[in-house]
Amino acid sequence: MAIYFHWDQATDDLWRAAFHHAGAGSDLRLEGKLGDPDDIEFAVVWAPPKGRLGGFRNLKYIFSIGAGVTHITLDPDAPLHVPIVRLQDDMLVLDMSCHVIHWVLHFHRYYNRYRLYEAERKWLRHRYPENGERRVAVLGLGQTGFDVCRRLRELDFDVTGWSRSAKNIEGVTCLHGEETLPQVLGRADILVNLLPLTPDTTDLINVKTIGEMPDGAFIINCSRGGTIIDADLLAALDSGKIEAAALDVFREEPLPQNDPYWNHPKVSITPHAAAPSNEKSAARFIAGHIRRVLDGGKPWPIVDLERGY
Ligand code: NDP
Ligand code: OXD
Repeated sequence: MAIYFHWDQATDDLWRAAFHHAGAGSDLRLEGKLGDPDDIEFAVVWAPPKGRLGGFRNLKYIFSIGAGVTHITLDPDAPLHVPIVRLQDDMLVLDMSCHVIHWVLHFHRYYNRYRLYEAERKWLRHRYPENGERRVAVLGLGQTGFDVCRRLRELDFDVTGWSRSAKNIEGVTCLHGEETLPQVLGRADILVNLLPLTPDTTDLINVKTIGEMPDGAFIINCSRGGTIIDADLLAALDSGKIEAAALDVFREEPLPQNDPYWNHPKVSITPHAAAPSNEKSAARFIAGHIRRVLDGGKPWPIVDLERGY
């Protein structure tokens, strides 16, 4: 049994040790040293080369080194009959909450304006609403969205969450289903996007849905770039409908050099860095689940490809 491993930011030894420690084998096959592809039963990957996974005939499970799986599923040659297990990890959840809270506070207190004033040496202070009067809407109430809502409530914000199925989070107005989206957006002084990219969420943030948000709202996107129609967001930023945006994910990554977001004064860019998978905890999680399979069990959570996440 061998494990195909691909993550360009990885320390192979750390992963090898984690697999060995969990009794999950230590025969790691890396790019350029694949050996016999028929030995490979597990793939542990972030953004493998296109077509690569389709070449492993005996693959039992694909483990995503990330909460999202589009880096696997968007490959037209991906072997989608093989179950994909995604990362569920408290470290990633905490990192995401820290990233989102950073930007919520930044926008809530209008630090985006002060950032621009610095260049002009302008000393101008803005009043901001009490936290309880600032409405934050969180799209997606899965492992990350749930924790973000909980922590924003602890900071006293007026939080609305949105998901596909009904949820209950103490102190948070939880709405679900497509028909409630306008209501959610109407309460989004600050919109936080933590949805997976699926056929239903592709292009979800567009001229119409932006129009349903309050004037001068803010957008924080940590989901996937494909959930936003970029031209519509840029137009809304230019008109002032959206005051500013913090974008962590893009349709094309790395963001091309000539992309208009780079120089836009109202856009803050982070390089898909909101919640990078923590090597140690991700390796522990995945190694434990491979061990579980070797013992005859099933890993989790398995992605439901029909639902798209
Ligand atoms: P989960 O799968 O745990 O949660 C997804 C949530 O989105 C669920 O609450 C789900 O609803 C909801 N949802 C899905 N489709 C719809 C829809 N059509 N309408 C309404 N709600 C919907 O995902 P995670 O919290 O783990 O991660 C979310 C996404 O964030 C990932 O898919 C990834 O793209 C991105 N991500 C980005 C990172 C970064 O560093 N930028 C790091 C980690 C994740 P329900 O609960 O009813 O099923
Ligand atoms: C992601 C991740 O899915 O980094 O983006 O986990």
